Amino acid sequence: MMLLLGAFLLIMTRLHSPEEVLAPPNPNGENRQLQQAFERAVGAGTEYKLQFPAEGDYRSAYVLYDIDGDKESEALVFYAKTADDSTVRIHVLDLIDDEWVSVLDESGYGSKIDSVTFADLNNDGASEAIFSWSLSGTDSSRTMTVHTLDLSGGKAEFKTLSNMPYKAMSVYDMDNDGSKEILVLWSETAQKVQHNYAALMKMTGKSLQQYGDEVILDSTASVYDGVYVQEGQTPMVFVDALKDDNTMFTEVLWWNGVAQSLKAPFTENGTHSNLSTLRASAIPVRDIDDDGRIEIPIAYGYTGSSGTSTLPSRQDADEEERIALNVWSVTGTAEPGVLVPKTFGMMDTVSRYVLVIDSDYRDSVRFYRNKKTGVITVYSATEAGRGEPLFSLVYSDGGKAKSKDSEYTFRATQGDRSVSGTLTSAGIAAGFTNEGIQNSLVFY
Ligand SMILES: [Ca+2]
Ligand SMILES: [Ca+2]
Ligand SMILES: [Ca+2]
Ligand SMILES: [Ca+2]
Repeated sequence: MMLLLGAFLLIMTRLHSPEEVLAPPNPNGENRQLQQAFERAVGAGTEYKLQFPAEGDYRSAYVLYDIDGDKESEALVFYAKTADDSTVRIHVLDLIDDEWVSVLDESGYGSKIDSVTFADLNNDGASEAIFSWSLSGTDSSRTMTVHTLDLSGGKAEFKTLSNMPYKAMSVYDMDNDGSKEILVLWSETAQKVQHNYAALMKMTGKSLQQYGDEVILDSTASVYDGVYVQEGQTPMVFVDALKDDNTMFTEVLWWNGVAQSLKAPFTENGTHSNLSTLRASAIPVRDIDDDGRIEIPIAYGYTGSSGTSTLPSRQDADEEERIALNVWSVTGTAEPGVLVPKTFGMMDTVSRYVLVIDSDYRDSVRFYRNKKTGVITVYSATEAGRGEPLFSLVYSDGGKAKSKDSEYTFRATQGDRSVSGTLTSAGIAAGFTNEGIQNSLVFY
């Protein structure tokens, strides 16, 4: 249990590391020459605006990468002309005899560059470039383009292999053949009904084509919120989908090499709905214990409604809302469509901590938050709802002065954050201990 908690903490912390410092290259030495060569080609600093990819591995307007595999980096510069900032442009510079030389200038496919990815999709030693574009103000509509860049023969050639609207993607070797494919999720609206799809794009020779049939996904996804790869002999891609602000589910996708088709085991074929991974809060999937398998947090006993129980009238000072218990579950290709429970826990998404619950207690406790005070109370579960209070959970952070009369029997801290509470005699009788609760609290 302690090992799991430690790993939990580690993963949670890693997610919130500060973003890389985003800066154009330092105008010294080689980078200064690069900037000068770029400005000789497109004009002085007042005539262009650098454009920075908002996501992904490359966040600078100047992207250096050895595209042709000759052990020397080429440079891509994303910019817009001051006179026409509605289109991002791509400028390519090559290092020839230690001098940066402008070789190409192309119009892009949007007013914003979202991400830049390189992968050798056909295993010929030269990387393909995968760009994501959007139009400012329309976050839901994005375009993915895939390109080859040939710098041999004295004349640069920039080819577009694919140009398609998409909602989420992952570049990964899905069929384990040594080269990467592109897994793309997109939506189509026919007769005012939206359908969501996924397909694998594979490069053979010089062309990029769909590999196998597309699969139909849950049609209620409004936004895909995160893409995660579970590595292994048969990789699986987990895509978190938001139905609305408070409901999330996860599409799981894998390539079945025997059937030569893409599979989405949690979306039912007949109804195009994914109900088995549904939860009442936007809690992302995560490898919580760092064992290489991704856990999906699913609301335990979730009924498909909001997860909030019937409430007393608004005037009631004790107005409390139910918080779901989540079960973090794993899945694999040996038993596609099966979720194996691993850890149970209550996640306070407001104060950002988790109370891990022993699976023996999963049916015997209920969690409620007081809407006024924010205090969470853990009750014994009864037929009607809640029985006796077992213990309380009070969150505080350094920003707020702690009340002087606060009394508690356990307290867990991280820096200036703390969760404290009082264990009742009913809680003790139910088998809880102060130390046990304290050790089950994980901040993220
Ligand atoms: Ca090169
Ligand atoms: Ca290639
Ligand atoms: Ca592959
Ligand atoms: Ca795991």
